[in-house]
Amino acid sequence: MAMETSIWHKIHEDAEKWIREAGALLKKAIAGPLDVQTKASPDDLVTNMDKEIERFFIERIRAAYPGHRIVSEEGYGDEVNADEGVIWLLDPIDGTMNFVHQKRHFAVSVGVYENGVGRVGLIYDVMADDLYHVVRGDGAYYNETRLELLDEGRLDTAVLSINGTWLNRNRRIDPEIVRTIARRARGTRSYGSAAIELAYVAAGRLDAYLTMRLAPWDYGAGLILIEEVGGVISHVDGRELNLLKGGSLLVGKKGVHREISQVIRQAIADGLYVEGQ
Ligand code: 2AM
Ligand code: CA
Repeated sequence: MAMETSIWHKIHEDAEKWIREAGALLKKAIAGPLDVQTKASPDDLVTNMDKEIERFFIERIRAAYPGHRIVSEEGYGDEVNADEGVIWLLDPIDGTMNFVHQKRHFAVSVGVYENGVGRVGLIYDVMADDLYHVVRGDGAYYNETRLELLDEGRLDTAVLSINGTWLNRNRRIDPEIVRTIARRARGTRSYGSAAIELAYVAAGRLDAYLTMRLAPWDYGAGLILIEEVGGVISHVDGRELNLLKGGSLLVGKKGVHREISQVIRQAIADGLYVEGQ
């Protein structure tokens, strides 16, 4: 229905305006001193800007769309346990470590869902000034360029993205399994921002991305982009993802996704992988 379609276009338009404003604030902030704190561990960083940008969005979303709910990383959003209605999944800075240490390769990620269905997604790579965006059914875009449907793909010619965390000893997966997957691929990359990595999968620059731990705000926008270009989305073993719960994530071209999830299922059978939150 035309009426309904226009709601999502209006949301896309508003979100694009806000995301570019947020980008300008972030660019200005990295020119000066940042207030950096750690959260759960020394490598879990948060800055004054994560909080400021989150509040910036929440104020605007609440004013323009009072019935909508917001799930966001720094806790200024709503307590949301069910996916009914319209929900914004918001990460004010995805790749905070990159923001602090490298001053590039971080993104603002905004995904809007209706009853669990992804409708509007935007990922803004601030320093590159690159916007990846989608209104479900209308195509996914990298700036002005429409993204093509992903082809089948196969692991032995694939470039995968995976965080180095999973190559070290960790609580989820035997690193030998990850090394096996990496060895079978053509190459591996790691960019330090899940949102950017998901955007790269949608853009066909990466053939798959896998991680053992991600939260809804990290992948909210990226999944909508990937769905639009025909990529496959699941937990790493191929099980269906619960949008609001998070956990492991495997996205990619169909053939690459199939091969990787097979390796993980074998790892589960061998007791070398456990799914966790
Ligand atoms: P962040 O910068 O928003 O925290 C790093 O490889 C990627 O994983 C980033 O996208 C980062 O998002 C995310 N990340 C880091 N720690 C995480 C955690 N404890 N749970 C979920 N995602 C995390
Ligand atoms: Ca974040």
